[in-house]
Amino acid sequence: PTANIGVVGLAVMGSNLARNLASREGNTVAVYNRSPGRTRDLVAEHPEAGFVPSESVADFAASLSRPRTAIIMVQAGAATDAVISQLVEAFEPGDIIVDGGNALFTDTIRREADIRPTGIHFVGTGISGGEEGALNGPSIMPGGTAESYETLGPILESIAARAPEDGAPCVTHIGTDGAGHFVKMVHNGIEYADMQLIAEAYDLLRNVGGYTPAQIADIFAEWNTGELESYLIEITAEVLRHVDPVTGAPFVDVVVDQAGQKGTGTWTVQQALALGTPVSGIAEAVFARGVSSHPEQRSAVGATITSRPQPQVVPDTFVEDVRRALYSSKVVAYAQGFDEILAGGREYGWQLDPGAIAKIWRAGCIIRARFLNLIADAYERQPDLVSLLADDFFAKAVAEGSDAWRRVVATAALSGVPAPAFSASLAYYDSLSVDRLPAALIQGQRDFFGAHTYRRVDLPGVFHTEWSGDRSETKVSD
Ligand code: NBP
Repeated sequence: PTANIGVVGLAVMGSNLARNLASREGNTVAVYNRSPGRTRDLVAEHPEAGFVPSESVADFAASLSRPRTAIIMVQAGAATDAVISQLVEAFEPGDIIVDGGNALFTDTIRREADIRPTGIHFVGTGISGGEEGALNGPSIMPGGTAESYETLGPILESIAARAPEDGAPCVTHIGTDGAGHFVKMVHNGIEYADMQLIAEAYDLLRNVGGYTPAQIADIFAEWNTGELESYLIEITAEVLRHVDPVTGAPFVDVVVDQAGQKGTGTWTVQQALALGTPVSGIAEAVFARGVSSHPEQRSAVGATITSRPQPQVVPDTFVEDVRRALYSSKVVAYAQGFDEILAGGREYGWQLDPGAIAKIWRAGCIIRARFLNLIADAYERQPDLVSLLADDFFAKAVAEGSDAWRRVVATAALSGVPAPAFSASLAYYDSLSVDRLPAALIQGQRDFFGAHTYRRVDLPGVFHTEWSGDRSETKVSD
């Protein structure tokens, strides 16, 4: 055996990850792909990497030193299952199989349970950062056993992105079995919310504020020097500045306004529903992509409209108001995302460290942002924080910006510019912060039609009112 680490699946992600691994001191990388052409191409194009290629799984296994460690980067689903069973055949107890694809975490839990009796470690690992991240340093979210992390950790640390603030590698052992893929899933949900919020800010600046895409590019570039500094704000400015070479129009105006998706946002919302965790900002972001992608409904409903509201006249503070609304809504998206992470931890028995998770998202991944340091600080100050919105720092920041946030949501509504994620985030903040919610009335309705009972504010116990009789109240239980 000559290699200390192997990669199976040499499409764009696997090739880039293999090259990243090979570029680190001390690594020799074995590579294998189902179609040998890909393996040959990679080895021919990158002689500097010193890859150890194989054209069969048996040869691949033989080329790895023990404990064998292999990272699978193939299509999620059936392809991953096929590759796992081939590796399980060829590997021995103590060896480590890492799935670096975008698996659904429940698949990872199932696979880990299936493989455990063989004595082989199975480590579902979220890898974020796309092709570029895989090559130059992704953010890595490994699950699996603590024992497997002893071998795997140093290898992953060597290839992970490094946080600009302190140089720490963007990888930490997230928790057992599916924890890594679960956290990666929620990361993607937060990414959907972040993108939608930025898109709403752009839409308001353009269609209410009257700014051009080039001017908005400048506004975003300016915002990127402050508390909103992040990869997504940075690339948004680039996209808005880009001019279509064919027509000379702003690039954003020649793109069909229907957003695609590959499913991880949907998974995040489905899981949130199953866990009973409200992630309304993330859900609105996923739904907004869905709404955009129904042109038949959009044109049919649009055809019924004879007049649209005039954009509101906006105050001089509008740009700053939108910036503050964006910041506050972003706090809500992260608050909801971290709620889901912690709820998942409770449900599946993972000891998750939200501060450590915030830290490994500071570089390498799509949601990398200066902001994540503040989240890590909040959980450091108060490890049992019940909501990011209850943290002293974020509470103050959001309260200071709340007038601006309300003005922006109201202006959007009065102008007929949809701002679903801004609005849902504000409603969530208000719901958590008012004294009384109309949930009391809902309890009354439930008791009326279904005898579902209610609790009283002034007495202990559970009660029911005889709605169809004399409306007397009975105490059902203590
Ligand atoms: P793809 O998701 O396009 O998968 C292509 C690879 O899967 C090829 O190596 C292909 O082998 C292999 N494969 C298939 Br398809 N069926 C197979 C089977 N039955 N047995 C063995 N191998 C099989 O590659 P990718 O875009 O590089 O992504 C790899 C993983 O990384 C995916 O799970 C993806 O979701 C995840 N991911 C992607 C990104 C991204 O930005 N693209 C980011 C983060 C994570 P072949 O060459 O023989 O057809």
